[in-house]
Amino acid sequence: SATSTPKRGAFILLEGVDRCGKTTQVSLLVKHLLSLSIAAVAYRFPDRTTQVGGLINEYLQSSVQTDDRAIHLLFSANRWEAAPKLVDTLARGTNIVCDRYAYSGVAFTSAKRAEDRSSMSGGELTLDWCMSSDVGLPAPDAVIFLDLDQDEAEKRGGYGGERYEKRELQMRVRQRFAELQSIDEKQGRIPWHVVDASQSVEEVQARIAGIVSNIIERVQTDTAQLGRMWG
Ligand code: 2DT
Repeated sequence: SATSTPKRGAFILLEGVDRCGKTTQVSLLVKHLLSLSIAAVAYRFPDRTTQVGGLINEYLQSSVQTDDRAIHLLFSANRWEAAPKLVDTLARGTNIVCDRYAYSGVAFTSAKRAEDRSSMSGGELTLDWCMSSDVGLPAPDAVIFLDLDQDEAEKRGGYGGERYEKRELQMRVRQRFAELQSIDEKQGRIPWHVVDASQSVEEVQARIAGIVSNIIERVQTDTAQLGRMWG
């Protein structure tokens, strides 16, 4: 009998606004998959452990004005530097559960307004401009968007001290995510699953587990290659 090539892993992306519980759900989902003997690993962006990630970390923790386009490109570079390993991991049959990706990149940068912006970086940071540096990255097989309204998010203990943890910005970020969802829905390649993140951790986890088992099944029966972002 022919030896079959191993099925590739699924690239599952969790996105959402701050405080929606993404990080908790990423780790619960990886544990859940491992408990079913399904190979899975967590990724997160920004990956602060690389040199580029170190620069991003310094930026996020300070209030020093830095050119917004330069910072945007660092976040993007931080994904590009991870891409070869990500592709290799999937090719070996391991599923990836990822905490933020290019959608956060576009949503946050494009949500900045003139008054938050560095003077060197005039002009509008359009959605198109923000998307362009991520075009061609490995695309997730699905986006699971944890949806939580602003008031609910703030009830969860308020924001921390990092640069982007401010109400007005977060509200615009939410709006950008919605625009990106509709762009993906028009392209019809990357499906979105919106999960109500105001439910209990267990309820959200159960919903995500159900969605993910379908994604993994679809990827395994699919002959389709891993896609590319926004191409
Ligand atoms: P965490 O709190 O999840 O570590 O995120 N961000 C993230 C961007 O502005 N651009 C990006 O490309 C990514 C991935 C979101 C830290 C902050 O970084 C923002 C919150």
